[in-house]
Formats: sequence, C-alpha cells, structure tokens
Amino acid sequence: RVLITGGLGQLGVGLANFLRKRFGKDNVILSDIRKPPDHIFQSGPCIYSDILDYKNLREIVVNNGITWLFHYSALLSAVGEANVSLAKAVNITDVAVEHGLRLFVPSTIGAFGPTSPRDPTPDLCVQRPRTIYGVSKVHAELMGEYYHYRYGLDFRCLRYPGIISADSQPGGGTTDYAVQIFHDAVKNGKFECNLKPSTRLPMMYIDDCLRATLEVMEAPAESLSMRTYNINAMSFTPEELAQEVHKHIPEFQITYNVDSARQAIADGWPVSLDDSNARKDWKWKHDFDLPELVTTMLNFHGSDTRIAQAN
Ligand code: VAH
Repeated sequence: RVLITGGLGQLGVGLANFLRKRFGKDNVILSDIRKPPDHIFQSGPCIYSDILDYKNLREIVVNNGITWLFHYSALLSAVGEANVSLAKAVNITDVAVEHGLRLFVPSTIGAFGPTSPRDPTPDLCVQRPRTIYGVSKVHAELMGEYYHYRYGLDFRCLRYPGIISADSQPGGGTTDYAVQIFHDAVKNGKFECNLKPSTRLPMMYIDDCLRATLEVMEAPAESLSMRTYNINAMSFTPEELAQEVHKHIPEFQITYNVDSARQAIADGWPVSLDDSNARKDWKWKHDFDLPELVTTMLNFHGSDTRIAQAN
C-alpha cells in the first residue's frame, strides 16, 4: 500500500488521484498536518496527523501495511523563506529503511543555485541553493542516496520543474505565477505577474510530472544508473506564456509588479534541465509543450465558454 505525506499540497492531491486509478482507492493513503476538506476525505483514506515525526510516521506505516512512501510534505521556496525553522526536512529515511519501503522524495530545480550551470543544468553539478527549501531538498537528496548506498534503501528522487496544475491552488512557490495566470485570465481577462517578463524557468504540466513519478518508481532497479534524476519538459518566460494565452483570449492583458524576493530566487534557478539520463535509463519523455499546456489549462478553467461569450 502507498502513503503520501503532504497529501493536501498542490502535487499530493493530484498524485493521490493518479495512483488511486492505478492501485485502487483504498491502497493509497493521504496524510497531512492540515485537516482534509470533506471532498478529499470522501475521495479515499486520509490521515490527519498534527505533526509528522518519526514515531507517528512509523505507526502509520506499520498500522497500514505501507510498502511505498511518497514524501511530499515541504514548505515551498518563497513561503519557506518566511518560516525557516518549520521548513527544515522531516527525516523519514530511518522509517523507510526499517520497514523496507520504496521511498520517493520529490526534489526540484530549487535544489540548484546561482553557481550551478544554468542552461542546461546537468544531473551532477554544484548545488549551492540560496533558499531553505532548496537546502532542505539537497539534504533530502543526499540523505536518500546515503541510505541507499549504506543501507540499501530503495530511494528514488526526481527534480521537478515548476509544476502547472489546474485542479489545485499554488502553494507559495516562485513558479506560482504560471498557475495563477490561468485562473485570472479566465476570470478577469487580466493578470498581474510577480516575475519579470524575461524570466525563463523550466516548467512541466502535472500529468507529465505524475506519470514520470510512477514510471521511475516502477522502473527495474537495475535500470537506474542514479537515484536522483532531473526531468525536463519546457522552459518559458511570463511574456511567452502570456502570448500563448492571448491566442485563446484575445482581450487578455498581463501587467508586471515584480516581487524582488521571488525574482532573486528565480534568477538563481536553472533555465533548463538536462534530463538525458532519465530519458536513457527509464525512457522518460514529456508529452506537454507550451501550446498543449495552455490549451489544456484554459479548457479546464472553462475559457471556451468565455471565448464563446466574447464572440
Ligand atoms: C516553488 N513550485 O516554486 C515550487 C517548485 C520548481 C519550483 O519547487 O517553490
């Protein structure tokens, strides 16, 4: 059975729905330190644990016969800077080793920093992130790999680009603009962006992200030449995203009100990721490029009805 920590976050909800289709509703358990809203509670087993520590995680694993653990609880880049003490990693590797779990931990482009090669950023290079979020992700990568090589933990990790999803609110990240723009474009026909128009960042549609996560978890161990992989799909700027939205909503307007803290984070992140190892080892390939992303996101937000009304 599968446990997802941080299950109420932007990615946890999508991952639970995706894995429940694959493994059955009752075999995928969400846990979070926030109380699940009713519609989530009805979608399958949820555990509300007010603090995720070694003891209560071990109880959840033992009491529910967990074999796969997806550890998604984290504070994202921008909000983490406002709460450094809370953003420190919860160490779950001991529980995973003791119970022979296959452990997935998501990493991020945020695990790199301004001194990493930026375009493209390879899997193995200098990692000196300047956010506690990035530092905690490098810690998670190193701890997972240490436990793998020292104790045989079946640890797998993907460095995600900024993930764009329609059915969940952004969670305080630097790439959130690329999620919010769709809500605002359909609702108000305009959007105020908190990054500069020329800020190019790696991004990925959530369906590609969730499929990559399951594919690397199901890959035969002997096919993995590494335990932490970059995965890449597209890189775009707010200007390019706005131009693509404009093709669907002609009256759409973007304005800019730069948040200097987020801009400083974004300016230290990769422009694109070199994911050739993932493509070689477990046949990773993305499906969504920018045009498909925008069409899919706007359809989800019902922009077709808006365009129909406009015509
Ligand atoms: C953030 N959305 O912006 C997250 C993610 C790649 C960025 O880690 O912090």
